[in-house]
Formats: sequence, structure tokens, C-alpha cells
Amino acid sequence: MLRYLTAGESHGKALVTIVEGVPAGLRLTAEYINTHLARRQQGYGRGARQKIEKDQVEILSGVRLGRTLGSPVALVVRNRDWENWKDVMKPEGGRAQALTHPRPGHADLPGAMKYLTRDIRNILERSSARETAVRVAAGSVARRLLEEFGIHIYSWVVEIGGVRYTKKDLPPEKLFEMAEASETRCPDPVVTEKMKRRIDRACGDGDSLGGIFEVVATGLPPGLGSHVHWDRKLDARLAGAVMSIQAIKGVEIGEGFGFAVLPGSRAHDEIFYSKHRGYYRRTNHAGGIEGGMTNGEPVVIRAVMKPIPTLMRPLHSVDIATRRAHLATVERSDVCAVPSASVVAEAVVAVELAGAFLEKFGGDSVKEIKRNLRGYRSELKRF
Ligand code: EPS
Repeated sequence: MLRYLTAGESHGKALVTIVEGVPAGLRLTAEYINTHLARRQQGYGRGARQKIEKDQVEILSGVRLGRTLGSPVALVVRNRDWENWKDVMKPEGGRAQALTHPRPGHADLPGAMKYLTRDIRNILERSSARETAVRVAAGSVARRLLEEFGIHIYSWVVEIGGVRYTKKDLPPEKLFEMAEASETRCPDPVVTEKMKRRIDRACGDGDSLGGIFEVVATGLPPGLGSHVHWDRKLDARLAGAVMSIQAIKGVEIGEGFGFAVLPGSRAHDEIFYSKHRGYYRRTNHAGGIEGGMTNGEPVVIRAVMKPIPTLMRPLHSVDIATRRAHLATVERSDVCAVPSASVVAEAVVAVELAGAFLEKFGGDSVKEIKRNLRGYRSELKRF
């Protein structure tokens, strides 16, 4: 079983993760993980914090001489901003002014009530999307594993604050390449500029913006996941993982909500066979998943991120110390983090896909898994 946990507060000393269930013999370097950490930090509309942080991972365990050992992989990403928060965030001793003005849309108020604290900082430090830095680190391990088997994950942004990109019929690696060159991770330079102007306008208004991104995974063999139980269905697992990213409010797979208007005759992907390709489809409305299992077509996931709840022109709230009306806390924040969220989604998708992959082909070493995959592929050739 592949699993990970994270720990760490936004302005604490560091973020850490332990990834367990990684097979032995996988090439893995800090440099590889750092590439993805840097991708997450980019994006137009980010705040001043990203000028402070330059995320770098340190591999603490589970890797020796550039290859995994099969033991837990422990990773740490240090918060540079910790230097400025030592007094407020120190683990022992000291006092700090309580934050008491919850932001609508944030974890602030439900968290304060749940944990019976009147200092919202006790909640916001952990609910902060800063935690996604180390999720990308964990996801990079899973991604490296998938790459070893020809499975690749891409993402791009399709909408920010109502400025929409209509997807062109291009291969995912091409769309990805164009998204990587865009400040909003949008594959179209003209739409990128429109998105940037929309973000500028929101920034000028003291407002924030959400949007939609798409993640595509290619090279997946059919049969990952299962139809037999709710918690083994791959679409459910992917949706749960993507929904767990901070500020995500909706996830769809393939045609998703678009199925509401399509008749069955146009909704389903007809089945074809050729000696060269085996079974294949000419459309992919299902988003690569039928009955909770991959069907061999690319997996396509879209998700919507709500606008960031920290507004420079704050919304109405209540002071939880006095119960009197008060404007919400104004904290340094981002205007838009949709481009970053799409990179985080790649990471959590990688973990789910690698987990399902290991369940089917699992072994203790990459060598063993390669043999298992070869065996399955040769069965499918005769199928
Ligand atoms: C975040 C608020 C901002 C973001 C942060 C997420 O942090 P700060 O309050 O320190 O300015 O920059 O995201 C990151 C630090 C990051 O690396 O992604 C929040 O409240 O979720």
C-alpha cells in the first residue's frame, strides 16, 4: 500500500512527509523533487510569500546512492519565513496576540469551534495551502515511479475568474509544454494575457479569484482500480484526493457534469479493435475510467478552486472574543493560486495512480514490478 502523511505549519520551522510503500530500486534525487516544488511556486497572482520561499527538499531516509531502498521515504521542506515567525510560532514558551476575526470561506471559524480555541492562528497555520509544498514532494516520488513505467501526468488551467480557455485538440504533452511556458499555466498566450489582466483587476479591487484546471494522465494500462468495492473505485479515489486540496470545491472526470445534457448514444465511447492497438476508443467522454477502472484511455480530471478567502477588502465577520460584528482578518495572501493548485493536483493524482498501479503489479522492487507488468501486457495481447 502506498500512503503518505504530512506535518508542519505554514510559518513553522518545516514541512515534512513520510511516503511509505515505495518499492526498492527507483531512481530518485532531490533535484527531481525540487523541479516540481519550483513548478508549484510559480503562477501569476501569487503573493509576497513566494518571494521569501525557495522550496528545496532534503531527503532524510529511504534513499541510498540515488535509489530507493523500499523503506519509508522521509522528506523535509524548510520554511524560510520561519525566521520571521519564530516568536509567534515557537513550540514552547512565549505568548502571542490571538487572531479573533474569522475569514468567511476559510477553515478559521469551524476550526476554532471544533478545537475550542479562540486563537484562529491555531487553525490557519495548518489549514494553509502552504502544506501543499510537501504534498508535491510526496507526489513527486509517486510520479517518478509512474514515469518508470511510461505513465505521465500533465495539467493546465482552463479558467480563471470567468476568463476561459477552450481546449484545442492537441496531444497532452503539447498542451502541457504550452502551459509550462504560461504565467497562468494556460496553453494559450492570448488567454494567458486576459487571465493576467483579470487577476490584476481583482488585485486592484482587494479581491481574489478562483478557476478550473485539468489534469491528464497517459500511458495507464487498463484495469487499475476495481469495480468490486466503493473504496477501490479509482474515480472515487481520484476525486477524493483532488477534493482534499485546499479550496477545491468540485471535481469531475471526463465529460463530468456535461453528461447531464448528452443522450446515451453520444455519451459513451464506442469500442473498436485493431491488431496493432488492441481495444481502443475514438472518443474519451468517460475520462479513461469505466466501472471504477482505467480502460486504457487517458485519465482526465477537472477541478474548480474557489477564490482565496483572504481578501484585502475584507468581508463581514464576527470577533470571536467579543461576539461583536467585525471585519475579517486581513493577512498577506495570494490573489489567485489556480496555477499552483493544478501542479498540486498532478501530485495527488500521481499518488492515487501509483497506489492503484502497485496494487495491481505490486512487488518489493522496480525490477519485480516490471516483470509483473510485462506478464499482464502479454496476457492482454492474447485477450
Ligand atoms: C496561504 C497564505 C499565503 C500563501 C500560502 C497559502 O501565505 P502567507 O500567509 O504566509 O502569505 O502564500 O501559500 C504558501 C506559502 C505556499 O507556499 O503555497 C493560505 O492561507 O492558504
